[in-house]
Amino acid sequence: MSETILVIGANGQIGTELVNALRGVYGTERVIASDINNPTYAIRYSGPFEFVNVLDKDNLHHIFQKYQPTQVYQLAAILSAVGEQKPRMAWDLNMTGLIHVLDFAVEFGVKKVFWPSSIAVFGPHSPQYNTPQYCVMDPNTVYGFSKLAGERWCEYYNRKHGLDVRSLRYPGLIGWRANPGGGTTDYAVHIFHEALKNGRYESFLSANTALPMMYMDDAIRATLTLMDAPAQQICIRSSYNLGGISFTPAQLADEIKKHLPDFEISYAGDDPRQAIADSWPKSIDDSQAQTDWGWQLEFDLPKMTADMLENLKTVI
Ligand code: AKB
Repeated sequence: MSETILVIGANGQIGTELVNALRGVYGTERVIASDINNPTYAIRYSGPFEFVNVLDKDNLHHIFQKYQPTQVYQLAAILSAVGEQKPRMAWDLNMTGLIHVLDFAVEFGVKKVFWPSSIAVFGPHSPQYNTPQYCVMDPNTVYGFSKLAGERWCEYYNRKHGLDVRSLRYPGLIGWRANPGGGTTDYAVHIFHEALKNGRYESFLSANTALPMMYMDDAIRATLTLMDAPAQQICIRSSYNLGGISFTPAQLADEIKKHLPDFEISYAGDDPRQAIADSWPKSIDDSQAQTDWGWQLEFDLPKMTADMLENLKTVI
């Protein structure tokens, strides 16, 4: 049976790349991109698009009825930094949006659902280094605790309704095709744009703030590999830790300087995103993903930096 895949929140940083990757695998017409906003250029001209507001049950129900999707990727969310400015809105979108999708997935017999979680589910009392899959979790951002609650809902729907829902705790994601929108890890994308355009960057995080990050190619491959794995291999139905590469703004700047020797970095200080970053892990243990469905990272810091600069300079 051929797949019909609905991607909700397709305009975002992950959606833009995922829609095109899925269209490469399943065929353009089989992947319905959807978003509350006008489609981005990359999405508009590459295949079918629908306007969808995940908070509007009638609108969402109509889309499920129209396409009868076999797989759904629910990516619509408000990220950590914007979430602190709009806490109620972040909670509503991140939580109610997910529950609407899980409900309709059960009603329409969707075969598989993907939902992204984040390293933001961890908090100040979680172990900071090599953070394990299971440990103390006391996220103190609305984004973080909406993701943690969302993980619980995913596991609950799997247990109560047999829904095949799968999820990853993404680290900060770095890609050249789409910009991030409102996260704490966004500096690691902006720095590349500014390095190429202006030769300098003022980081909103301090020089030694280590965070787990991942190149988008690895993140998309992880997502497709998880979704392709046989159901019996998916032992975790909340969300899998995904480690990536851990580095600080200073270390990233040093790596960029190997390609652009005149690049300069400075540090703004006094930014509310610093407190968020300080509450998150510095590195993540993703051994469970390696064991269960064969996860292997491909891009380390030098490889990612070289690839990012080479591709970004062709589009900016
Ligand atoms: C953010 O910074 O909010 C996101 C994330 C780590 O989930 N990139």
